[in-house]
Amino acid sequence: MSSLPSLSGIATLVRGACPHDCPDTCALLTTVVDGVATKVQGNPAHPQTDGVLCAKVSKYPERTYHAERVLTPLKRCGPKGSGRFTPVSWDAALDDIGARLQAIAQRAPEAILPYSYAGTMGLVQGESMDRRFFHQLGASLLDRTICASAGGEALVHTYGGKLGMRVQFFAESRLIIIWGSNSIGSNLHFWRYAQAAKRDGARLICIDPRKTETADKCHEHLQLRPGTDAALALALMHELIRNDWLDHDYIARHTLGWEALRERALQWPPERAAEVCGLPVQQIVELAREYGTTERAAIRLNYGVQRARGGGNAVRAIACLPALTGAWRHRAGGLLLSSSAALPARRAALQKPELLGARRPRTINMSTIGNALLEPGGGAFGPRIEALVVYNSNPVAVAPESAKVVQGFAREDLFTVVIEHFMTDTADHADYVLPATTQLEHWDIHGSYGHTDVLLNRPAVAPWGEARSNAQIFRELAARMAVHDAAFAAPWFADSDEDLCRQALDPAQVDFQQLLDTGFAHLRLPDAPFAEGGFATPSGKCEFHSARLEAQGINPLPDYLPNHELPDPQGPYPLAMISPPARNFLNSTFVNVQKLRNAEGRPLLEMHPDDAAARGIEDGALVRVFNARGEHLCHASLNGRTRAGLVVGLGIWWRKDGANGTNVNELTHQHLTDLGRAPSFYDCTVEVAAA
Ligand SMILES: Nc1nc2c(c(=O)[nH]1)N[C@H]1C(S)=C(S)[C@@H](COP(=O)(O)OP(=O)(O)OC[C@H]3O[C@@H](n4cnc5c(=O)[nH]c(N)nc54)[C@H](O)[C@@H]3O)O[C@H]1N2
Ligand SMILES: Nc1nc2c(c(=O)[nH]1)N[C@H]1C(S)=C(S)[C@@H](COP(=O)(O)OP(=O)(O)OC[C@H]3O[C@@H](n4cnc5c(=O)[nH]c(N)nc54)[C@H](O)[C@@H]3O)O[C@H]1N2
Ligand code: SF4
Ligand SMILES: [Mo]
Repeated sequence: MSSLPSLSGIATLVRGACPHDCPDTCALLTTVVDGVATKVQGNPAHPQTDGVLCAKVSKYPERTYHAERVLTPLKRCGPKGSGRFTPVSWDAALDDIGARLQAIAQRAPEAILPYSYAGTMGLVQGESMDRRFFHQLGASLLDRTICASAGGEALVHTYGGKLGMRVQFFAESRLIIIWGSNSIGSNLHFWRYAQAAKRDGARLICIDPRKTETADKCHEHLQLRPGTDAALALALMHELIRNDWLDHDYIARHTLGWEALRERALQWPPERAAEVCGLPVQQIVELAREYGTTERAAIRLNYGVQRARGGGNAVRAIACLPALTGAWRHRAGGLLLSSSAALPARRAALQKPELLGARRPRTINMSTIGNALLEPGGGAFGPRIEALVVYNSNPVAVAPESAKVVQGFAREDLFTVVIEHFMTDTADHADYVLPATTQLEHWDIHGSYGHTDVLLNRPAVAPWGEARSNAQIFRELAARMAVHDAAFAAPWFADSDEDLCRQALDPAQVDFQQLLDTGFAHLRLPDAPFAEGGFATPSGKCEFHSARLEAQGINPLPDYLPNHELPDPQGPYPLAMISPPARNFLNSTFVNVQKLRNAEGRPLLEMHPDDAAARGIEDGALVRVFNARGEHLCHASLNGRTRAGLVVGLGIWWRKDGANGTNVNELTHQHLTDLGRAPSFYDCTVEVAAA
């Protein structure tokens, strides 16, 4: 079964793919000795991976064989949330879960809610048999908005889809704007291309409220206030217009709504944006000059910009820039936020939405799960949520306004199943915890949102303990349901994980045999996606003005929308707070891997020395971070990385590791973004005091 020849007769190398929610989607090589994975490396044959992995996934064997891995099904034996469980057999667990779900489904199938996100990004373990199961059941649908939907919808309304520059061509750019991205921490393999460009003489400019390690390595850093990027983009347009750094031919042939956008941008002189963004006027003027006068100008935008109220508009405004200058004409110019729409995934074949028949279940937004669990109608029309099946996600730690999420998960009348590797904050609140396989133990297919290759993940080792893959667990649950409902006996509930891999991609575009042979395949795509226009919008143009947004009653032109919560120096919560990713964690994954946890130290709040001094707080002091929603205890770090008025709590620690059993999401709220119904994690105000 395994792929490459064995080394020295005892070690085998197995090709795989990194499953994590990271734009890099690395190709993995796992060394297996006597059935045990001893080492995980980057596959040197895969160009984007180039034999290099981040510090996190280099520790994948340590995570897989972790002493705290859940290895058998567990049933709750203490009060909800106590974390007290007793091992049970798979049969006992699945029989009981099947019966409980069946009983609810007979009355009110929409009272059952699946909750999953990107613990694995795999098409099979992330969005195949699970969807078939819940579609057949008629369960509530989940709106998966917690990460990227504001920016994603912005791209759809501007370019027609999540499409952009191909990452390898950043190496040829002359100017790279790294906008809302800590690339060294979160997008390492892009950073390698940016460094190649830098060695070749390119200018690197970082736009980020935090002085990240990426900002340290750029030539220029615009340290703006969070949530003000649209104002900056509009001022850049103002300068492009005033200096006529425009590609009039590209605008005329490939864009829609230029006159209206021009009028709006002319209302944003750099002085006005400087005021809103908290930046020097000259820095904005200079950035516009560099952007407007450099031919191969590229923007690496990341999701950091869209976690505030106006995040969708900000992405739309920024996405207009390369169409104004015609940067798209060159493959080393343009913009990349996500290129995931290039993947020829056959999601309908994998998920079978037709199993819903005539039923149209309600949709619950995962970002407001706190409210949804507490409100009578699940936060929408229909019944109260009675059962939750959580997999590939740790909502008790990662969803906003934790106090409400915890209160919801603690409901004694809620039946909760969590499929996990570890006893996360969410698993602690389960009625049943089911042990899941890791990436080293199951099959999967992966696209990427940061490059344009497709990867196959083969199992390198047998599942440890009694772990089963997500797909297998849903197959077996379907078999339990089939006893009462013959629809669950249909042949598609018997497809194996490997069958699902074969169904996942359009065979006309990806040769499965090639995936088996080499582990990855390049998609056949043009080098420069929009060199000749060809946007996937209804008009075929880059839509500055969106008729589709207008039809929804939304401002059709990109605009600056102030944050939900603006720090008021005279008010009770005078500091803005952002909580971006920690370099050694992947959201809340890896928090329990000791070497990575040691590298992060402990939960910290970065503060500006002036803000700390005004509160009598010294470096390393225990502080109380609080607002009307709650309080989080952690240690102050005066490391020079924030601006005055801004505090930064790098995430996402497990709540149970917090000094008072909380993490930063104790402070975030459930207000949504302008587009995409997403959380606005980085649009939050707090006060800090010595504890
Ligand atoms: N090491 C590591 N890598 C990760 C993750 C992780 O947790 N750890 N998470 C993964 C996930 S889920 C995702 S979605 C991706 C991308 O996730 P992103 O959220 O894009 O993560 P970052 O690249 O760290 O970029 C966020 C940057 O945006 C900055 N920022 C915050 N607010 C604003 C703002 O209003 N404007 C601007 N311009 N910048 C702002 C932050 O200071 C931070 O440096 O990364 C993935 N990669
Ligand atoms: N304050 C704040 N909150 C945030 C963010 C932030 O920047 N600040 N970022 C947000 C973003 S961008 C995102 S994407 C979300 C991420 O939120 P989640 O998608 O919940 O990501 P993780 O916290 O990594 O949790 C994933 C879980 O899936 C499990 N898992 C992994 N593989 C498998 C598998 O094969 N099977 C099963 N059953 N389980 C598996 C892991 O053990 C892990 O516990 O968090 C969001 N929350
Ligand atoms: S987390 Fe990202 S950088 Fe690390 S191995 Fe996975 S894809 Fe590569
Ligand atoms: Mo994310």
